[in-house]
Amino acid sequence: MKVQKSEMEHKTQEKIAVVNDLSGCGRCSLTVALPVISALGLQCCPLPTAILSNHTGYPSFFFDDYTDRMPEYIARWKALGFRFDGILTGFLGSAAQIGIVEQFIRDFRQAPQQSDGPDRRAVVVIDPVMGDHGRAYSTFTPELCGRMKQLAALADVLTPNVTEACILTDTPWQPHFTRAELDRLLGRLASLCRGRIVITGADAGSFLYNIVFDPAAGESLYLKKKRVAAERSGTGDLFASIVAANVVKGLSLGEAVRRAADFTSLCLIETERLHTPATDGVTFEPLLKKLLRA
Ligand code: PXL
Repeated sequence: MKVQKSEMEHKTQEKIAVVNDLSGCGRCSLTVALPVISALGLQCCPLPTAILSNHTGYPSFFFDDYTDRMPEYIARWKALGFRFDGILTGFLGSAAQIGIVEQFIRDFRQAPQQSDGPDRRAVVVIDPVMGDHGRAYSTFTPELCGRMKQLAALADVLTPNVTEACILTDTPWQPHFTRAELDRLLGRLASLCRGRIVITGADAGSFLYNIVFDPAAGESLYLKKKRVAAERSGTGDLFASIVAANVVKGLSLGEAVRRAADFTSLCLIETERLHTPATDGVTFEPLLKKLLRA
């Protein structure tokens, strides 16, 4: 079939479907992914998993689980033939959602075809959002955490923090892991997922490691970064959004992780300078223009 010129032009801009919650206050999930992915020049298409007044780190929150609404929402996307160059998943509202998201990934794995180009697959980035600092978030039941292992199997890129890496592999959490222990953790994650793995924010004293592991090549890259401030909510969402957008744009995973770490660091410095309360997440808005140039 002949492709219309306007259609071809339209297809030069990449699109990412972001499966994540919408939290009104606290800067996480979609309120981070939308501006950040857009600033990087990609179209960000949200598939909401839950609507919250604010994230679950505040003393109270309104939580509207979107599980029942997702099948119809996705059916409409399917009927209209939407295709994505990338799929990024994050916070899920219920264990039952895992099956819906798995099916979504299977149905939407084929990326838009460029005119006369070969078939392409969407890059699937799974951020297995479950917890931090050794603890699961309050809405994450053991069942949901257990089923997240199934979802992880579909990742081309899996981006757990250390707490999530421990939950996924049934490894007791500890505040510090040696490099040999981190290598073993990566090995256990590789038995869940054949894609590449990025463990974020591993403690290295006054530094942090972001580790990129390619199980197919058996290679790991330890990227060391000065610790500039305490981790806070939303950091992982910022990181995963930048990694996903840059990988979809064709950057190497190592370079995408380096850029995500650099931008997160800059934002954390700004956040400290403004004394932003820990619950209010990462102050990234004044720095978005730097992402435009990246
Ligand atoms: O940033 C992770 C996250 C995402 N979504 C919601 C959260 C959290 C962490 O607390 O509560 C609703």
